[in-house]
Amino acid sequence: MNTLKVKMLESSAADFSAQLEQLLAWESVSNDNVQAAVVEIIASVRHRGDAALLDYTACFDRYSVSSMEALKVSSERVATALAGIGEERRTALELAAERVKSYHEHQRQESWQYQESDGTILGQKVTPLDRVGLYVPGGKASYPSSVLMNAIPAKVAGVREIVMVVPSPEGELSDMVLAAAAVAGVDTIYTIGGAQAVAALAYGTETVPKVDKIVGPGNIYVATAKRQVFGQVGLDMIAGPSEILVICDGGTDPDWIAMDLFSQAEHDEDAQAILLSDDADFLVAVRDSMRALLPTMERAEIIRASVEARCALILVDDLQEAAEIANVIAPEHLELSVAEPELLLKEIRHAGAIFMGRYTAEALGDYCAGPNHVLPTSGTARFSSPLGVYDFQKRSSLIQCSAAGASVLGKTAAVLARGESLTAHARSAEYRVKD
Ligand code: HSO
Ligand code: ZN
Repeated sequence: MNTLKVKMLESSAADFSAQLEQLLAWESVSNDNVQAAVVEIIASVRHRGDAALLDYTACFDRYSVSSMEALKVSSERVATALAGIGEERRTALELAAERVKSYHEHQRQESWQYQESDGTILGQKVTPLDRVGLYVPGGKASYPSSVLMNAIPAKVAGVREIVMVVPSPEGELSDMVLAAAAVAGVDTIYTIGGAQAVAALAYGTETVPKVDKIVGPGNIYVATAKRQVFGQVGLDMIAGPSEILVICDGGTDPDWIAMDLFSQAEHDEDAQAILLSDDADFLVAVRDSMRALLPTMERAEIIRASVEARCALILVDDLQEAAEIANVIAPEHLELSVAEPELLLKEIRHAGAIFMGRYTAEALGDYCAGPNHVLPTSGTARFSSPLGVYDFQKRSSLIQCSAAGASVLGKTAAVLARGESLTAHARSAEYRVKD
């Protein structure tokens, strides 16, 4: 096996900012052909409904069936999957689900109101979305853990119905994915995928019910379709490749850090793993560990591609500088593998999820620590947050005026309304003014 090439950088280099920018550069490939194909697929599903779904499923998933009934996963099939995965996996799924649920229960927003001195009441009523669509990819990116991470916050929010779609190439379906759906409380599952599944969820067909929001990752066709139906339905964020940034003071076992970097690199060739340390010898030790460990990895080729293209081990002056660089990167995952993570945490402003201390491997957060693993990527942690219960809740404002309150507010409203030449507004307010 060729020696793994690992970029070693130094923050003191004159052109470090440019090097960092180049390292972070990544753009989701969107091409005109995909855009056009998706426009056509969405239009076809809108007009032909189930018939279009059956045709596309036969064509793209090589799965021909004569009715939608055959694309709906029966509760018996789900029960068989749950029974078939074995005790150990089932217990692990259930334990993870329980922990994810407990964590997310802390996020639930409650309605609130307050009363003003004249009796007027103002408030906010929080309600769950009625129906949510969960997209689950087929093939190598089909993660049962993502089924839990997307469905459980929706359940905790009180969403009435979760409709899952998952393509089944040649009729193949993952038992672990079905089992996770059962454990998470998904209501209905259709074996459809791609842009056609997104269109079906957004607009509804004779069989597939129209949802209010679509969540879950997918390939370029799915991401493009999600962008095209935005507005008709709500969306979660459109995720880029996985990222991990580790800050280490040199006191952690280099093998641990090497494997933490690999844990995200193994997701795909575009994934990004970066290490910042103020200990030059430690960086070399981690590079040596990476080289020694690579041949032991099942996904060695993906890891190699990701590391050689997008990984760097960076020498910094001190941990303060490491924190500043972390804020520029705004990584999806940030490990603070240092003696006093609480001190360093004070300096961190932008990261999707922060893993504190030497024992907190990012992988624990991917599966079962409790927080969500659907996180902002590609620097978007500067302005967005992990997927959470709040993404499945919405707010309505409440105003209940007392007679005295209506009289006072009516005068102000009328003045502003006349300033906008909106006489009906002014008079509507004035009817309720008492002299
Ligand atoms: N690290 C991924 C989530 C995941 N990891 C699923 C394992 N399975 C999100 O960036
Ligand atoms: Zn992961």
